[in-house]
Amino acid sequence: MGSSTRAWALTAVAAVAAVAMAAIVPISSAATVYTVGDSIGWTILNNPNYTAWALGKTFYVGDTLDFKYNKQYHNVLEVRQSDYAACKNGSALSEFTSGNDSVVIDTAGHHYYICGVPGHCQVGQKLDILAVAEGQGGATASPPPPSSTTTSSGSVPAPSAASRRDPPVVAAGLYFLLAVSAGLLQWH
Ligand SMILES: *[C@@H]1O[C@H](CO)[C@@H](O)[C@H](O)[C@H]1NC(C)=O
Ligand SMILES: *[C@@H]1O[C@H](CO)[C@@H](O)[C@H](O)[C@H]1NC(C)=O
Ligand SMILES: *[C@@H]1O[C@H](CO)[C@@H](O)[C@H](O)[C@H]1NC(C)=O
Ligand SMILES: [Cu+2]
Repeated sequence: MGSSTRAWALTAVAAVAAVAMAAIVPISSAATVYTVGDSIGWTILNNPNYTAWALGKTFYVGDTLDFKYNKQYHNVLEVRQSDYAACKNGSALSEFTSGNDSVVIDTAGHHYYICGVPGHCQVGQKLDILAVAEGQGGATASPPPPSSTTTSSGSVPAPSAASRRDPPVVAAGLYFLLAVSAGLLQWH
């Protein structure tokens, strides 16, 4: 009986380890890369609504916004909230003009982007992103900490933000599973 019990226990440990590995995998997911406007890009054609585009997405610090546009006609300015609201292009925090700008969200909180070309912001070429710190829930995020926890911008396509796990929670789960495995081995 001893050896068959032992075999059973080892099988159980292997199964538990497999479950633990599956739980761990989502941690290694890279930051998400969003193409602003998806296939429409960053434009004024057909009156895109970037508020609607951002709705329902949870942006995390470390995620990337890809602004794709014709650089002859548009640009990207990160601005303060007041300039976003008033569509003022005179005191941008950053300016991007390549036509294919990868902008890494480096701090939690709101980030405001407009096109600085006269008239464009007014007709809707403006984007307000609310970023939360990695590991924080989306809807209940508290105000941003001042520190910048910059993550390198991964170019690897990532699973949706919803599949992220909080590393400490997963680690705790792993310890629990290992404790159970150890218990199984000592039983017989
Ligand atoms: C854009 O979409 C948002 C969210 O759905 C909506 O509240 C807003 O009225 C829309 N704006 C325009 C100009 O249609
Ligand atoms: C835009 O930039 C991304 C990332 O930097 C790159 O993968 C992609 O090939 C670029 N696209 C074009 C059209 O240049
Ligand atoms: C800001 O707007 C002015 C016109 O008011 C325009 O000449 C200028 O090119 C704009 N700047 C940027 C960075 O888009
Ligand atoms: Cu524009």
